[in-house]
Amino acid sequence: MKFATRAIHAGQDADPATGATIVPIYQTATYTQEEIGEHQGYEYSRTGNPTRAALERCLASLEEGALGLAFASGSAATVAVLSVLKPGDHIVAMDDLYGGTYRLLSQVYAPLGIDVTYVDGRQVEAFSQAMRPETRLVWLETPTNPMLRLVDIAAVAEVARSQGALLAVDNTFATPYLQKPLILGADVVVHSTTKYLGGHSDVVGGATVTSDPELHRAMAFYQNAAGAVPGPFDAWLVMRGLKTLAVRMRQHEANTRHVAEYLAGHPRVRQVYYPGLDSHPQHELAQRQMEGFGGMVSFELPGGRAEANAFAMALRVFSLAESLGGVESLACYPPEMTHGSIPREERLARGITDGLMRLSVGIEDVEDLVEDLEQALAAAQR
Ligand code: P1T
Repeated sequence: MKFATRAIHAGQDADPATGATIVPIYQTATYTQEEIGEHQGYEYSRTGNPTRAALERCLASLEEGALGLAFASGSAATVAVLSVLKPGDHIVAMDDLYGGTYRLLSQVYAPLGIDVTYVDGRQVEAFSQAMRPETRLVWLETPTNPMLRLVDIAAVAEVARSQGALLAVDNTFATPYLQKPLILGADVVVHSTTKYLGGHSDVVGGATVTSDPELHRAMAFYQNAAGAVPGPFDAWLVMRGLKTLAVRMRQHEANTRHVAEYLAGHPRVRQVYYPGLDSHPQHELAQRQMEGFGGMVSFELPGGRAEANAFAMALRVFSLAESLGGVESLACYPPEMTHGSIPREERLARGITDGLMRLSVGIEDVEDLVEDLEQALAAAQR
């Protein structure tokens, strides 16, 4: 079956107990056993819950992997992958990452003796040069948060495989509708389902998908042992969001192309970062690796923080808020919001300057979005 059909049906047969067409929210912590050890596959909801299981099957199908796991947040899903490492192991990660992932690697895992080398993800050779005999994991995001840079997943998968390391790809920005890392050679995909997969900014969640049974077993062990699982209602909200992923992504994409072109033609905007623009240095890779360019765009205002703040305060349709991927448009100031945990020098080295704004372009009428940007850019110059 095709993607849009699987998004609505995969893992979601009619409820065996009642025939309910939509997977029920099994709001239960525990399950009654017929006799000791005699049950229907569920014992306790940290370990397994039918609503969560349906979501996990649907996510696996959309990523074209065998096995999915749902978590209480994207960060918890990230930690599930990192749980397979032990002190002395080494990670090669790209240098343009979600600030919270950078914080986990540098402030939680590095002090535990898991060394991390950060590389410019645009250069495949940078990965091969950073590999060591003890490298167990290569970690990517593409497109990146917030600079919208791309990494050649297939090329880095070759490097990781030849050195015996696992490749993890955070596919939050692209979604499986636009990019399938497992098909390109990744071992595991990670998501913040808080974003496009949930799609309505009303739930925090995360997921992993892999086709490697051993890796899945290790992450499932961690999921049960650490217990950072989504509640049944949160799992249900994400599953409901997935049903419209395909149509939402098409509209996010159409609106964002329009907004990116508008920004690129605006005299006050210094730089626009969007993989769908011809001017993006990796536009060709985006065309090859993705089936569209997504709904995120970043741009730089020459007046630094003061202009960025005046712009953000003047916005009426866009909300100044962290997060992304919901139907509503959001504007974010990465230097002090999503990427505030990265020291300023490192931020600047990654291109996250004091005038950088990031937009999550929603699916409102694009004329209203452009009008809002127009008046806010004008107001910021007064
Ligand atoms: O917030 P959480 O669900 O824990 O997901 C973390 C995360 C992981 N990976 C990527 C690429 C992300 O963008 C995020 C969360 N990002 C934001 C909150 C943000 O505004 O960028």
